Amino acid sequence: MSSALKNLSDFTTDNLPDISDKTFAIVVSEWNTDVTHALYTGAYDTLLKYGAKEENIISAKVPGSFELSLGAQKMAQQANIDAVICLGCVIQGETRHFDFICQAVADGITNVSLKFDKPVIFGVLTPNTQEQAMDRAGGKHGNKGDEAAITAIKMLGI
Ligand code: DLZ
Repeated sequence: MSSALKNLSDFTTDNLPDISDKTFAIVVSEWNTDVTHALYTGAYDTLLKYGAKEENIISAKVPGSFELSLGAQKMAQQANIDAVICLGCVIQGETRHFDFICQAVADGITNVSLKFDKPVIFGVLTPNTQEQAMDRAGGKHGNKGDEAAITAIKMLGI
């Protein structure tokens, strides 16, 4: 597989906008919590690393990835929130649950972003296995939580 040895979080951090006065909400799914906690840590630390203030980052938990859309909406509708980062992990199972959840959350997050004209970032892993998830949550393929945070920062500069 082409991704075997590659850090998949391949993004540039050149010319990021100043985020010292920007406010962020991170919405995290409790399903597959080992994975989503690692994504959360990556996103939170990345925001701080690139200039966000601790007091300008709020966090909220939702039960599962399906609920990320409503969680994002509750955050995005607050006037003082500039960007929302949604973090989840849906592992491919033997039922069609996977497809329904992934499609619903992708559509839901897109709708919230367009409705409130704010960055609402899709930081949802959709791996086949728990191992693949951990590889992308601080493992050999990087941390998609970092990437979600960088994406939010970049979108604030547009
Ligand atoms: C029900 C369910 C299943 C089977 N798998 C996952 C998963 O892998 N990742 C995840 O974030 N959530 C899962 N859920 C829960 C749904 O997201 C949702 O919380 C429930 O369907 C209730 O609406």
